[in-house]
Amino acid sequence: MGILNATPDSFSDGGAVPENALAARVARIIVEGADILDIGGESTRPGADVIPVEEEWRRVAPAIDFAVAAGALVSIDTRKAEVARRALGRGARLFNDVSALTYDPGSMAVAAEYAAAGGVICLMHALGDPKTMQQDPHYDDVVREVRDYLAARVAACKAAGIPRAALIVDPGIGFGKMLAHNLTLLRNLHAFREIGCPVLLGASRKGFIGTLSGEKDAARRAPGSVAVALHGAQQGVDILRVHDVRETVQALAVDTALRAI
Ligand code: HH2
Repeated sequence: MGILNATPDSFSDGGAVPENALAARVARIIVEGADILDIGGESTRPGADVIPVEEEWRRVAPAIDFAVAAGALVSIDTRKAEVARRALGRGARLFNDVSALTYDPGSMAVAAEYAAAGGVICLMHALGDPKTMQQDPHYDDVVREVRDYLAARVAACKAAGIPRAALIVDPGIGFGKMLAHNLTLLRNLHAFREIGCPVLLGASRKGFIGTLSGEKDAARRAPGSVAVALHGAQQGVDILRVHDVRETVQALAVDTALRAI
């Protein structure tokens, strides 16, 4: 899964996102080998502010159109039911919600629409919301608590008529987790397979890679991100959410060949 941030601050000029730059980014992620394009218009970085629906939609709509036209499987990374519903109407087939459908009361109904259209929903664990989540998060047993939470969200979806086959689970690396929590989750990814849904891992360029490596610039964390991606793949993760698609695809090809019996 290649990440496309349709946020003005992810472009160097800091202004409106130029459409030709957006189209080029979409094309590059596909050419580099991503099977899924994850398009987001609202940053969920620690401390980030919420933006209105219309602003988020204005940011993501052109990227969705480019990606659908290019034949990509499009994922919409949003916590807002209305943005997800519009994206479905424009051809997105994966609803990636970092709040596991808890942020917006309308999200469960939209998730059911995705499932009915043959789409899928990614349920991610987060402790608290992005504004406050890194303020001293506490767990007694992080693996058990995250796994139980995701299993409960899968059960809630099933109760709403969404089949397990339409669900993906994600431990939510960096969302209300300190370094030790992230490392414990990464060492125990197999625990999430017990839920019975495909597992998605989003660790690319995240803060813990900076902490471990000393690299303060997130854009220069590809090597550490690839290391985590390989580790995830070896632990049976089904989908890797990454910024550095070409580097990850190449590393996975070599790693897969080395491990073939
Ligand atoms: N992480 C981010 C956003 N969406 N979705 C899933 N399923 N899993 C993740 O780990 C995940 C996610 C982080 O978002 P942000 O901090 O805005 O940066 P970026 O989108 O560049 O990764």
